[in-house]
Amino acid sequence: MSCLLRVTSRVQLARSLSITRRYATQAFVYSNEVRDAKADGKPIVALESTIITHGMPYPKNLETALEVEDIIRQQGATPATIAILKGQLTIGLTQEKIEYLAKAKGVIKTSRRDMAAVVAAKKDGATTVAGTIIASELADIPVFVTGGIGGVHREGEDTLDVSADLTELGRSKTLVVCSGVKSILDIGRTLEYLETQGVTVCSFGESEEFPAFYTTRSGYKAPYCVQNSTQAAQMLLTAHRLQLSSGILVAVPLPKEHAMDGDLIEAVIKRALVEANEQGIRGKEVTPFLLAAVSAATGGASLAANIALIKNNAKVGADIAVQFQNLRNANNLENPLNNGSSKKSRKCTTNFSRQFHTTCRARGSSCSGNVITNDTSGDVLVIGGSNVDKTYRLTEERLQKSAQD
Ligand code: PSU
Ligand code: MN
Repeated sequence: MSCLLRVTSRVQLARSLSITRRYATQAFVYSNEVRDAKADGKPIVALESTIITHGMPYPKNLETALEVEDIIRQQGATPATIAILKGQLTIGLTQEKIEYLAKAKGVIKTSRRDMAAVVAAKKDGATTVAGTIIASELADIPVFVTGGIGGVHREGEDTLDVSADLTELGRSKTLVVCSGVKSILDIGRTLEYLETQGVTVCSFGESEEFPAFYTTRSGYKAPYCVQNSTQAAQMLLTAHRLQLSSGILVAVPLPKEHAMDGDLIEAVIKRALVEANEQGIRGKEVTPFLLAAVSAATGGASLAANIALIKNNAKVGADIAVQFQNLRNANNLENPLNNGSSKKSRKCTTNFSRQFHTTCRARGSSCSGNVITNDTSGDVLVIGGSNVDKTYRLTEERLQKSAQD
């Protein structure tokens, strides 16, 4: 005998869920390492790839990318460098793939605007901070480490050159660890814009000042300060509980011994800005041009500082990811109905059926690409059937009794 358990008749919702599933499962692939970490509920740290293709020259870009990944592993987390390879959004790159990117020419710097175009054309794309946040959200990776984020450019009030990193931070649940923004940008306006976008900006450690990448001081106070990884992880957990869906930026000053002379950097940047203007550099080319010009003018010093700070950030970010995972697990033990945070739900980001059974509280599930998030009705929807076989055994005695009856 077989029967179908029908709990709800919302066929239309079910249909749209299955359509979303078909698209969602095609959106990205994991490396084996990241897939295993996901399955085991281990902390993962996302890493961008524009820093490899557009931020540093070969072979330093390759060495740094691999070292940063190792630092994250040493801290007990799994690195997930993110890029688009021949149109495939890939979460976690093998060493071979990182090597390919580090040497490749013509890889497209991929921000939100570029994502669909690069994927559709099956091209190679290196994800910026904005692009990497999008991928981290899809893959439910809450912590992402980089060197510097984009910002409001100097004279941005005229050019409207404002990095898409800022708006992306404003609409993501990701915590991004960086060393502030380079003073090629207008730091004051960048902080204003982050406030408008609802991004919780925190300095990390003792100082309450927002760092300026090459220098520990920018002249601007960060609105909040987290003194250690635990506090940062608590901030992230709280933001998730509040379902803010706006990001957190943790700004870690570069190690003091690598800090550069602020006046020297300022002079170099002023010259680079004039050059960019004279050469008619516009749009997405501006940031890589300025980075390269500063690097060239300061010799190896700025590159060394850049490498030192990203390694330091990797350590801090991995620590935050580990602490966050611990908090999340503890939080679930205390409150098993606290959806979206359980180990089970984390495991299920690409397995729709498991996701469905483990996170079907109606509101605000945080599973990536989660189609349930918008279902606010509170109903539980179960799709599936149940086969029940029954076997009857009749005894001789009983048969005879039936015959007599
Ligand atoms: N700032 C840096 N190093 C970088 C970048 C910015 O100090 O490598 C890269 C990051 O990938 C960032 C992007 O997301 O540049 C911002 O570019 P744009 O300003 O065009 O949004
Ligand atoms: Mn720009």
